Amino acid sequence: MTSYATPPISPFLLTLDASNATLEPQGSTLVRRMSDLGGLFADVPAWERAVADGDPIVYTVVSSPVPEIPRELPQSVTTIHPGTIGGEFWMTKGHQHPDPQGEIYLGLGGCGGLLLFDGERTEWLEITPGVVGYIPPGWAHRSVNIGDEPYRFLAVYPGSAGHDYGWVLKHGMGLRARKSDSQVELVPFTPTELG
Ligand code: M6P
Ligand code: ZN
Repeated sequence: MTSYATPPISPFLLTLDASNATLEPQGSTLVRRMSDLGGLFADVPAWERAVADGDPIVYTVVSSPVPEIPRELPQSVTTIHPGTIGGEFWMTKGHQHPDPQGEIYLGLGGCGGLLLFDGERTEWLEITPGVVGYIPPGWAHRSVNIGDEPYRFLAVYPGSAGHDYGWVLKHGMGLRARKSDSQVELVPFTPTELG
């Protein structure tokens, strides 16, 4: 048998209820409210009004019990609720992996966009139930709900990958996803938005 510095967890079955976004067994749950998304939407006054007006839950991330440590392969189900701020679709904070590793997203419900940015190039992939989006190493990633119902997806990623949110605040994500006549309009970040 291989010997490890940190012993892997034991094999187990994970039951996924896609319509309710529950996992059994279930680990931790992360709740992100509008106030957690400071500095991310272009329309700051509209974001401030939303925070003052009930500070709604924008998305939740339910994780399996697999820990975020090297060699493990954690999974989570994210649910982004529908909405816009100043015309920009509700979205995740977005992050870069400090340890450049790939990740996959499997659409479970609703309709979403996967925005990818490597510092120079941007990609926009639309994710519907049954579709897998592949995030290659080195690409920061953000998910966007572009529909009128909750957008849910399963993420599977290496436990050593980590989450660098400062990278996105500094570099942006290349594009913003806006609602325009029930369509998605992708608009570039302006240079003045970036610190
Ligand atoms: C997916 C995965 C998670 C991530 C979550 C929310 O479930 O990529 O690792 O935490 O989306 O995204 P963020 O961390 O950018 O808020
Ligand atoms: Zn990631």
